[in-house]
Amino acid sequence: MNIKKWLALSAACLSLGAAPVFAQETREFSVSTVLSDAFPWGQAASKWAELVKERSDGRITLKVYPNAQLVSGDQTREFSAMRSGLIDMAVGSTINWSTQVPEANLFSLPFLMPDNAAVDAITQGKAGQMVFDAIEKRGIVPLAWGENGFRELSNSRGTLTQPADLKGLKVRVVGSPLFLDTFNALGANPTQMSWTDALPALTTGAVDGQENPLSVFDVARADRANQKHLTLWHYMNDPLIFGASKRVWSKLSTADQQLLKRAAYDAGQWEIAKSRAELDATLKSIRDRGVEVTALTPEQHQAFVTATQGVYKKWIPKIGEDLVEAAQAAITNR
Ligand code: X2X
Repeated sequence: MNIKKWLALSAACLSLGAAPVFAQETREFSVSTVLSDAFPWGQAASKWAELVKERSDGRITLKVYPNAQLVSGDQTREFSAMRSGLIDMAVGSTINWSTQVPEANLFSLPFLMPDNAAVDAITQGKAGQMVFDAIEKRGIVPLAWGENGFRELSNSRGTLTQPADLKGLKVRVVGSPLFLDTFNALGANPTQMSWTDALPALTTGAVDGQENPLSVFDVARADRANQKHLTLWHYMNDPLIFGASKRVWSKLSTADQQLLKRAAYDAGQWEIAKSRAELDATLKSIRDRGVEVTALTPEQHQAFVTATQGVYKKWIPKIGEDLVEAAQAAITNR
């Protein structure tokens, strides 16, 4: 081999050797959320972006797009948009993703999870892993859990303490048809619409009520949209999931995958702790604005549980019997 050839060959080898360095180039990824950083949900995404920037020395940027703007406000399309590559990553809700991931309906089964310990027993154990596996099977790499929180029921009409009080109540819901089944079982008149449309519909009186975590009620000022009555019925909790499109994920180096995943975990834990810690103050601020807040007695709670049993019958086969059993076992043993 003459010297020229040798030089050309070693240059080629060097550039091959440099490939991992190339993979470490500066990158920007889109991250979709439904709620902005005025809410714990958006703060989870901002925290993730902040940690990733810090830990990658500014090499990786996560650009957060709130208000489901990457899917024109149609939050139930977020999962499929991520799968098809329109969105790189998301901090998404199990409710919104349940339209494409039937297993994510687990968390929407009415009155399944009585408290935070029950939520954690699911997400941190076998049932949570089964939900993650179902997500992965559909083209999204799940990275970590966050939390939108326990969803409470508000309305403009009056105090709600029993299923009979919901008769004919027009309630805005989102997600899979499970929500229609729950509210129909209670005698209400549910209608599906995105969050973007919900506040205007409440303001004009097109719908009477809605269900959302206290933080969402508070920050969105639902009280100004005629929501003067709030029932703390904790009927479901909506965990958030940090996820990435498989297409994007598979192109990252293992080190960057670990960095993103670890940062998602830390941001999720930070956000879960923060939003739980803020609940009492949030409830106080809602009360201070003149909203009537009603807690249910155990008997009243039981009447709602009994009235919604048919939802289990219909949805357990769709969610998966094994998954529901794993979740119930985790709750019993929490
Ligand atoms: O639309 C809602 O109710 C919200 C913001 O809580 C979700 O995206 C599930």
